[in-house]
Amino acid sequence: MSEYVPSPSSWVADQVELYERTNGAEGTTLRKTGLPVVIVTNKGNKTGAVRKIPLMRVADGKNYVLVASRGGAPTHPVWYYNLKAEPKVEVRDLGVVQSMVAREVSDTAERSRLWAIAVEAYPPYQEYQDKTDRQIPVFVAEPA
Ligand code: F42
Repeated sequence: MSEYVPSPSSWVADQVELYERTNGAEGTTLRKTGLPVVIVTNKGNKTGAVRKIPLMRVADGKNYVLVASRGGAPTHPVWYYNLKAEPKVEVRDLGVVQSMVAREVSDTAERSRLWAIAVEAYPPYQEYQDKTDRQIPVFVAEPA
């Protein structure tokens, strides 16, 4: 099993550490927004390292919607390439960790349905999309 390599951004790595150490009792929201966050464990597509990324919690039934927004940056977060290379992920939601399979949503009707759910859960996603001509990728993580 490859080892976990924390995010180089300390606030991200710290959130993962707190969330996991407390088994989802602390560190489970996006700072002062109070909005819920999940932790997605994925495999580095270049290093094979275990990577863990906090994302806003966007639930669609038993599935999760994973939004590669990166604050509306002109380029995808690199975890995008990890999920494309290895769709098997683990999603931690509070104290529950489940094996899931992530797929990028390409169907326009499905994407707009899921985008609406994502923006409802975290309105800034729309601002991020408005500020970049990169189409922000949307993944669905379904139970494995
Ligand atoms: N990011 C989002 O995109 N969407 C969200 O909804 C979101 C919510 C959120 C909530 C709380 C929080 O603390 C962070 C949140 N983030 C959200 C930020 C998210 O957790 C990520 O930090 C952010 O999306 C950037 O992801 P990233 O994968 O681009 O991270 C960079 C900084 C990174 O970790 N780079 C590493 C490095 O060393 O520079 C490499 C990481 C990696 O996966 N490397 C791969 C490997 O093989 O190991 C190769 C990847 C490649 O192809 O280059």
